[in-house]
Amino acid sequence: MSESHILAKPFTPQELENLKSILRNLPSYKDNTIHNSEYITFCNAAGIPTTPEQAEAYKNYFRVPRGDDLCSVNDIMKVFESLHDIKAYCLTVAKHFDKNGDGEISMEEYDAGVAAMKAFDPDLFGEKGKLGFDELIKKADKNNDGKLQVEELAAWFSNMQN
Ligand SMILES: [Ca+2]
Ligand SMILES: [Ca+2]
Repeated sequence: MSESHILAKPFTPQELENLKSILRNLPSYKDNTIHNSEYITFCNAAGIPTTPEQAEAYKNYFRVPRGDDLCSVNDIMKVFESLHDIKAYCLTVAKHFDKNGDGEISMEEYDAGVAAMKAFDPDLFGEKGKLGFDELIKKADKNNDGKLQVEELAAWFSNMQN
């Protein structure tokens, strides 16, 4: 995880409230979700520099199990709330990889998640980002059950800083 993803200071409660109200005022806002096509509208309104390619990647990143085209406002806010805290941020990211919510990251979930994150920063994972899933499991599977749990991926990500 590169330094650029971590803020020196947390957002203030006022700033977080502003982001939330931008999300709540999007045309598609309903039942605490937004349509993922409006993510770029949110970024523009919030002053977060985002290319169309990044917005496309984020559509996948924030996809929630209950509807392919919906993003949970709480999930989006969790990212902003945890940006200053590497451990919390990595856990948030790892949870987003787990699309079927079973607590484990499959190879498909890992590949899709990494592809989404690399749209933001192609060098995000450096040399470690080039590891295949099989190699990653060998290094990150700390409880040796042959599977990658969300917490193991989060720990792997947060150690990447060093
Ligand atoms: Ca899973
Ligand atoms: Ca494991």
